[in-house]
Amino acid sequence: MNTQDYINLENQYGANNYHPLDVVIQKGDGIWVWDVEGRKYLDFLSAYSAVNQGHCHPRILEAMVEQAKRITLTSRAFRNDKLGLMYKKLSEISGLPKVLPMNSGAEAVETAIKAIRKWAYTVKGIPKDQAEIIVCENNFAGRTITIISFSTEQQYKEGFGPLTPGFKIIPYGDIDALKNAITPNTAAFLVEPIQGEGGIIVPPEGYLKAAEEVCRENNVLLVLDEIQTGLARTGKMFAFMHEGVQPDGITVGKALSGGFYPISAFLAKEEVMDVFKPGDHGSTFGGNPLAAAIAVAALDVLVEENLAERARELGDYFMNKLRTIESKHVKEVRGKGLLIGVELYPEAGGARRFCEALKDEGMLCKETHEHVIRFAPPLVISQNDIDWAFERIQKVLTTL
Ligand code: IF1
Repeated sequence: MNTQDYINLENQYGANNYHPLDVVIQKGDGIWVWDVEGRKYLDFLSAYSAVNQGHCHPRILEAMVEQAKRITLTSRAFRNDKLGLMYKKLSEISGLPKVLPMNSGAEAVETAIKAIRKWAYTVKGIPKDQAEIIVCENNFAGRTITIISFSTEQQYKEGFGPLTPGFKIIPYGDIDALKNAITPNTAAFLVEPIQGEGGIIVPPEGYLKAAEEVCRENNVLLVLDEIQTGLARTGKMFAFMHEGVQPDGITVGKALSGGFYPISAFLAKEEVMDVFKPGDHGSTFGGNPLAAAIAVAALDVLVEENLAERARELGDYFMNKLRTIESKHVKEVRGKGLLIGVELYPEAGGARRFCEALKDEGMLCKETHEHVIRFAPPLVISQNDIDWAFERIQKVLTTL
């Protein structure tokens, strides 16, 4: 079978809920992937930052295979010998004392919302069903009905009503907007440290620190969605560490497994996590020993290969090079660590065609919000590989 054969299969049997590039990948190793015709590409999306450790990292693979030979799923009706080890490691690297394991990022966000609401009623004393959660325009936190209820992207919510109430939307990066949105019924401010899908939007310096102060003053929880910015991607283990804030809770996912398995978690301070009593919340696969064993190895790789520092150094190096490109299409180069976006002027005709051209040059990228090309390679990338990629990016941005 060739590329078109695989595409035909997907078109015949699959739901039409994505518009992927027409590349059919069958193998990955580190920063490289190969398609069914043997063509090699540099992966500059890292599965939306789920393979920060690089594709098929041998250390994580070994942990997965060894655990899969022992036991993969016990349910939480019983205990297993891997979950507590994962809890401990996640708590140590995040500084948050309590962990609730789930599977997808959206489930971790839903868990955070349930914790916030129950904390609002049982701890803060907000009247029943009156809890408000403040979120920002251009947020992306997943695809469940409650999460799209607070999206500002019409397509993500169109046709899926009735939507979940209890969310107030403010502009991103605007502290006064946060102050003005708080009422006695405000339970939390739920925000991404850098907006990924929103277009790699980095807030003004000090924004998170100021938000933390406003939340503290008003007994409002600060909960950060680190599902895309976390786990070394932005040059620190978590993006909140750039400003030294102490969030009340964070969500993690994606690279928590290095791309091997769906695993996510909500991490929080005791006062928040302790609202959950046995039977309040759960999941069939949440906290399974296979996921836990994989997560421990994935976290060890991040720490032992010093991937946060690597992302910081190589991200600065890469952004400085990108800013030297003389292209009539480029409006702005922005980002933090190896989470980088190049925003194009609308006259460039949209980022998609640049991603198609980069594919022909051997690089796989994805546009976000039409005019931004996202550059997020696995954090194991070398400076030489960045130079290789830079040449192709420069060629495409100056010749298209
Ligand atoms: C798709 C976007 C990225 C996330 C943040 C929670 C989640 C995500 C900050 C939910 C997931 C994924 C979802 C995937 C594409 C990708 C994406 F373009 F959709 F927005 F990364 F930017 N918080 N993002 O980025 O995690 O439930 O997916 O495990 O839905 O197309 P999930």
